[in-house]
This record gives sequence, C-alpha cells and structure tokens, in this order.
Amino acid sequence: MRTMTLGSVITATLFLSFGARAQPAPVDGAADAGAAPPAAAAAPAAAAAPAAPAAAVAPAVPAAAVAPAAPAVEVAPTAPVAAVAIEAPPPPVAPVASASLAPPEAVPAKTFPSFKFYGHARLDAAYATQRMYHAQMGFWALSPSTPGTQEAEFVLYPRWSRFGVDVAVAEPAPGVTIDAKLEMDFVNGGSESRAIPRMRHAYGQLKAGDFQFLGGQTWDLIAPLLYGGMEQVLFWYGGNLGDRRPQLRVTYGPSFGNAKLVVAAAVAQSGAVDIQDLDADTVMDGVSSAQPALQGLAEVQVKLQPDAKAPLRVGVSAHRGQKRIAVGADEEVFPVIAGIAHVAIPISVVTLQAEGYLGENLSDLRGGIGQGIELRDLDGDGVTDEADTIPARGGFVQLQLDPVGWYSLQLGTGVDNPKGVAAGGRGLNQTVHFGNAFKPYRQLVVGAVYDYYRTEYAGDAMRDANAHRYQMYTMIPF
Ligand SMILES: [Ca+2]
Ligand SMILES: [Ca+2]
Ligand SMILES: [Ca+2]
Repeated sequence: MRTMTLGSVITATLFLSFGARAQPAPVDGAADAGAAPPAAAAAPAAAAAPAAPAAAVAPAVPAAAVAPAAPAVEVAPTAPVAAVAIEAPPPPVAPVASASLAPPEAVPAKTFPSFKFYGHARLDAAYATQRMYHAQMGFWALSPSTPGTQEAEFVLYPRWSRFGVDVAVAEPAPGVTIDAKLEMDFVNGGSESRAIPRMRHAYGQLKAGDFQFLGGQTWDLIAPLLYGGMEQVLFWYGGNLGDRRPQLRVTYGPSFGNAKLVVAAAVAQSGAVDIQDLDADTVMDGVSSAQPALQGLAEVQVKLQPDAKAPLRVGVSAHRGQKRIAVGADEEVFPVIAGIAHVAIPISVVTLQAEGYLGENLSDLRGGIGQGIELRDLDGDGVTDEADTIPARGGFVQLQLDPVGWYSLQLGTGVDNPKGVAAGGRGLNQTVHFGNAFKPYRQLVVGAVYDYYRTEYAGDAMRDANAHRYQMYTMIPF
C-alpha cells in the first residue's frame, strides 16, 4: 500500500509516455482469473473469460502472464457519439408581425413517462500487423516470442451498434425529477454472426436541486475522461482508467455563475470488471471481500465562454476496494487503490485533455495492463504461498480538433506501467492514437484510425511487441 498525494498523481501524469522500463521481478505465479492455481495456469488466458469472443483466445502465454478476466468486452463514450449525432437545424425565424399577432400558446402539459430513443448502427473493420490480445478491442500486443503471434489479423464486426432509451419517469415536485436510462450494444461474446447483447448503462436517478442520487450501472465515478474517439477503443490497459460498474452514487453540484463545483461519492461493486477469481474457489474475489468499493470525486467546471459547449474541467478522484483470496492455508485481503487527476481544457475548436493515475492492484479499473495481484508458488506444489499487489501508474494526453462541422481529429498518447511484474509479465504498454472522423452528411460518420501499441515484457524469454493497428468504421447515428 502506498500513500498518494495530488503531487504524486500529477507526477504520474507527467510521467506519461516517457516510458519507464518494466523491472523484472523475482518469481511470478500469478494465475489467470478462474484458472487453476499457478501450476496449472498454463491454460490459455481466455479460458477464464467466457464473455470474450473467440478472437480473444490468448495463445499459450506462460503461466506468468496475468490475464484480466474479461478484457474482452466493452466500450464507448456516450458523449462523443452524441456530439456528432445531429446538427440541429436553425430554429425558424417567425416574422415579427405575425409573432405579435399570434394567440398565446398554451404550455403543453408534460406527460410521463416519456421516452427518447437513440443509438447508432455501425460496422467496424480492423487490421493489426501483430496479433493483439483482443482483435476488436486491441488492449495490448502479444509478444512475438509466442509462436503464431507474429501474424497479422483482420476483423469485421457490427458489435458496437448501440440502442438506448432515456425515460423521463416523473416530476413529483417542482425542481424534482425522476428518470431512468437503459443502453445496450452487442459486445458480449457469441459468434461473429450471433453477437450477444450487453448492458452498458441501466440506472435510475432522482434529481432535486443541486443533488443527484443514482442507482444502477454507469461509468465509474473515478477517472471520468475517455481516451480515443468514436472508434470505441478506449485504450484500457494503455493509459485510460475507468469502466462501467454497478453503483449507488450521490452527487452535489452547486453552480456559481460560470462555474460549477461537483462533489460525488459512490459505493460500487469490487471486481465487477475483471471478475477475477484468482484462488479458483468459484467466488469472485471482489465478492469474497464482503465489502463494496468506495469512489469519490471532486471537480471544478468553468465555462470559458457563455456559449461554450463543454466546460473546462479540473478534478481529482479516488477508488478504494478489496479482493480476498486464499494464500496457503489462510485468506488474505488485498486492497485496490487508485488516485487520479484529470483536466480537460476546451479552447475554441481545440480540446486538450489528460488523465493520470497512481495505484496498486488496478486490474479491476483497467490498469496494470490487467495485472493486479502477483501470486507466488515458492515450492512448486501448485498452491500459492505468497501474493502481493502490483503497483502501477500511467495516464494519457489527448488533443481533439473540430475545425469544421464535417471533420474531427484526435491525437493522443498514453501509457500503463505496472511495476515489478515477474518474467513473462507485461511491464509497459504504450499507445499512440491518430483518429479521423468524417461526417460527409450529418447522419453519416466515417472513421479512419491509426493506433500504435508498444508492449514490453519482463525478463529475457519474451520479446517486446510492436503493433500497428488500422481501423475504419461507418456509423449511422439516430
Ligand atoms: Ca478515464
Ligand atoms: Ca475467489
Ligand atoms: Ca506452494
């Protein structure tokens, strides 16, 4: 465990992409989630991830590689999609004379519930020069030392098509609203022609004045910025922390002129993302901890211009959860800790955003390149004798340009750097992102993306990997 200060988090941010090298550590027995104890952990990593599409089946990575239980599925910022979805036509301008003569309009009574449907139909194509951990999500490049991984791969998939509904449920009193949201896509396994639906968001909320109460599943409160654009590869394990998870959240957000202060706290499910069961007792290690994780966020938002679409945002957030696993004859509790700082600065057509984190045991938050706890079997009897959390730090910086209505550009770089992983483990994952989105017609988006991954492996047996990944997509938002 370590103490984190804002300064150290900022240091982590600055550390970004200047790639410290992974430091080989003594012994590694870290097993795949759900796999048998270390000695038997040579099974393919993906065996423990039922949600992973076939493409996620990892080749025979040595037992040392700690695979995240379900890096398979995911994705997608809601905001960017909404941002390109529609250009509202200008409001009709009524002649002054007729406006003054028009009879007073009755304010229509609100009806409840009222439904607003939205989503997009979409097709993605991706080609990578080196095999990735997941063909559709990327995540990290596999070591060329593993037979078969030096080959290129190509995937074509409509899984990121999305459908959602916002429901205005009731307005029990002036200034008090109750609403709900359900949103799904198809990133949940199944064959490439029989994709299984997946719940992305499902929550209800009550807003009263400056307070908001939310229960259900939505984005983590922590690390709120998203890296990558509409191509939906969020660069988890490559510098971007934060996923969606079940939570109960309270937010207080008073405004002061152009500024707004946001303070929020949540209890959340530990282990909901990596669904690890390292001790293979068939109970998720986050559930075994018998406690919810806690998340907190404090943020200042300032509208730099009165008509600005997005405010400047500066904030800090933190996560504290637990995992409980068997070590030898005992059960031990391992903390999941993260401290994050973020900033987003929109100036005219340019938005600069950055997020940096410092913590340990981050696999459940999409950090540590999916490695949270290092297991060691000292006597080789197949039973874990020692275990330690893996510290990690990282972050990303991204520049987005929206020079004209029909085109946007994203340039980004990020890094995830776990410390002290054993030989064969992933020591550093560096990502570079170059995304172009064209909007030849307001309801049609075409994307052309280039991403670069450099994944370094600890020890001499596994060579480092470099992958160039090209992605194109078409998207019809509605
Ligand atoms: Ca984030
Ligand atoms: Ca367990
Ligand atoms: Ca042992």
